[in-house]
Amino acid sequence: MNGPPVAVLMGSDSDMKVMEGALEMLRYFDVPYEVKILSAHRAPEEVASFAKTAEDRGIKVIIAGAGWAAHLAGALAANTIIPVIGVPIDSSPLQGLDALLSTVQMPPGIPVATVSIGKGGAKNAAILAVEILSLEDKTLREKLILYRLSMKEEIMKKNEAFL
Ligand code: RP5
Repeated sequence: MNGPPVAVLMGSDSDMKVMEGALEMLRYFDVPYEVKILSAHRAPEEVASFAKTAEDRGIKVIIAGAGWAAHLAGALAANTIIPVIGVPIDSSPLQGLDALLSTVQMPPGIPVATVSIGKGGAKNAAILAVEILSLEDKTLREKLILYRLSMKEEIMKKNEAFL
């Protein structure tokens, strides 16, 4: 089936303010996505079923954000061979350090590509997803090159203020 190539999952609707960083970037690159609230501990069967059917529905990359002892990305990765990118969310008293370790420290054999904590990480998760898709999409590759160029131009422009 030809659904959107990227799925953005999060453990709670309270994660949306962080995960919006990923959605904004996917929209910037014109990459269609689907969004779902699914929790590894509150809805474990639904998480497994989502991951098991993702490939058949055309999903090529999953982005998963969760806070506290975050298991969502790992639980998804355990049930699919498509790449899973984990975003540790700073929603706990440990400000995301717990989620970072839970997400990045996957035991050998089932990787989760883990980005930095919070909204910046969510933004990078989307860029990494676009980079994965760009391996088979020349238009996306061009957009990524232009995006990097625009960042460079922006930073160089800031120097003009000191002239
Ligand atoms: C995690 O617990 C979620 O990913 C969220 O970051 C955190 C708090 O969830 P809520 O209690 O706000 O639903 O599972």
